[in-house]
Amino acid sequence: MISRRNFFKGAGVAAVGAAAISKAGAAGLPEAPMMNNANTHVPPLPPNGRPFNPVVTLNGWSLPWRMNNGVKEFHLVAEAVVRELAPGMKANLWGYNGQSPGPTIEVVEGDRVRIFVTNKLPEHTSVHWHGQRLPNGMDGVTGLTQPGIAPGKTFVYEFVAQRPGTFMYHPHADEMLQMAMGMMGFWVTHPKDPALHAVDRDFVFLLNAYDVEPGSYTPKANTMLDFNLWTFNSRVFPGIDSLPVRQGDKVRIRVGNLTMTNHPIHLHGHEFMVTGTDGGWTPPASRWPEVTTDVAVGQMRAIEFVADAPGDWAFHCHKSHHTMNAMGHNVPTMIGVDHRGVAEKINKIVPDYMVMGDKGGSMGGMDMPLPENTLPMMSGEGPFGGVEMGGMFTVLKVRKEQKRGDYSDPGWYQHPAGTQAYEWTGALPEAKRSASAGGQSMPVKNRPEVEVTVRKPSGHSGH
Ligand SMILES: [Cu+2]
Repeated sequence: MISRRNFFKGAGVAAVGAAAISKAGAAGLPEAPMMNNANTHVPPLPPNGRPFNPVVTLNGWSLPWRMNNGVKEFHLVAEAVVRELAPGMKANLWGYNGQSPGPTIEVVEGDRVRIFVTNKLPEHTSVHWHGQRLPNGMDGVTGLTQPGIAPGKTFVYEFVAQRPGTFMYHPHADEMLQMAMGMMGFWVTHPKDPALHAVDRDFVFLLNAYDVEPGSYTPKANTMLDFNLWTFNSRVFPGIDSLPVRQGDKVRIRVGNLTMTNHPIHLHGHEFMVTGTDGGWTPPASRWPEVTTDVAVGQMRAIEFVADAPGDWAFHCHKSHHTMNAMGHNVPTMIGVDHRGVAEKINKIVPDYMVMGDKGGSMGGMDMPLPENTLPMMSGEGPFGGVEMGGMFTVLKVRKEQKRGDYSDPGWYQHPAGTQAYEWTGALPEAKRSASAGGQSMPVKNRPEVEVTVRKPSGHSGH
């Protein structure tokens, strides 16, 4: 549960009301609140309409509404926005109401919902309500169920939120461009009975991916697989907020995937169950424990667990290329190559050139000049040095002292004495590797005869 009090406090959590600027004006249209920053905004308890326990959108916000004769009215404005992906990098995206992704829409099962969609883009658009039961003409498929919403026009969608669960919204118009530019958002239909599926913390975010060349600001829209920015709600580590929870909290995290590839989402230190998809709640008898769940393209997975283990637990996509940022995608591995001074010289000609893994060293601590508006491949400082991550990575922070409903960052975990990996300082035994040293090795006749040299094609596609 989130109290109204908590809505207005907590480090790094600004109030929606304070940051929202009214864009209303047209008579009869509900306000279109605007968000001007990429912080995580914990929504207040619903001021009107039926009660529900709001979700917390990671580095995002929930869209305020108005009640009009029993109808819950929202106003989405499709428009060009500037999104900060992490401190040090901004992108020219398309989104809704000042941010990309758009705000989360929260309603209650049985609500009659009316959504006004104003198009301020230079081309037509529509909104498809992914997963919803609704009249066919409200499904938002340009050409098939409606004409596109022309620039400057406003369309009205109206339907009853029939099925409780988790949904997404995105255009079904010039989709390749509009989704590559970030047009998408989350939708949660809460159950009529707030006690049903109740949890202590309910986080939501979308998986998205962008291809923004270092030094530029606008994503390349025709990229199919070779993206260089893999994001949670259009933020990359270390720009993604952590997920603070109280030890013992029942936690739900809903993750929707609107990228072009699947993402195995992995949580450290706990087992979870997949309790929901965008098709609804999974039957309890169908659930099994996991620590990684694959979220395929166009899917949502809701995972649930009891956060009983205190600590700072990594929570990330398990594709290692998806936990790195823009710089250094197109570089050779040069373990063992002495390249002293070379990178610096090449850098003058090729600004985004860097050398991967010389002497087996990692790139986390590498100092290299960055072009304007981009991020190092991996970064983020932890209490013990560089975290060497980027992209789809954040931290679940489980704390005994975290107050109910408090989403402020508790800082780094203080490990109790004797519970941390430590350096061995005693003598090391001599290595014994070969058969002659007494070990057992494969008989010669079974060994493969052919030496294989593998040369990977250059480029980076297909991951
Ligand atoms: Cu991934």
